[in-house]
Amino acid sequence: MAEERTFVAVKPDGVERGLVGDIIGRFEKRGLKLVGLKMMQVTPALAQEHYGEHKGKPFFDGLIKFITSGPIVAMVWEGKNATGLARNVIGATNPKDAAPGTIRGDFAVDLGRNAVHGSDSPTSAEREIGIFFKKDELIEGWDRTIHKWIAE
Ligand code: D4T
Repeated sequence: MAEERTFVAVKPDGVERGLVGDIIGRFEKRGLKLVGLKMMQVTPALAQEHYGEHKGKPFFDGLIKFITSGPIVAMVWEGKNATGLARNVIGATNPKDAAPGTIRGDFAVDLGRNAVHGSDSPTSAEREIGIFFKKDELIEGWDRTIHKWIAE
């Protein structure tokens, strides 16, 4: 059976600041498996769909402007409890509350420039993966020989 998948993106501030390699490394080292990866420019329509739950909130327009302001790096990570695990690797939404050792706790200071996105539930993950990736852009049936050293 396929393991849980989650959606992660390095936001324009993370790309601009040259943090892509560091951020990808955090998820690799934690033990998740990369099954989708692409650099892309988010269109306003895609941004509005992705952040639909925030429509009408005071920060919505700024959020759309920011996420479309430069390229992002979109990823799909697979593994046991991938969504919760990725959120822990990323840290609290507001970097001021993010623990050291998390991506936001190490690399970010401001809520509106928090470097990375991660799905907040397996249901959101499925929706977001569907928005950002076509089926044939994701790797299926790839068994890594190191898997048994990562999860029972
Ligand atoms: P993302 O989606 O970017 O990973 O963030 P979270 O899942 O951790 O947090 P979120 O959906 O609550 O917020 C989405 C995005 O909006 C920015 N934001 C949020 C903002 O600029 N001002 C605000 O008041 C809030 C709540 C930050 C993340």
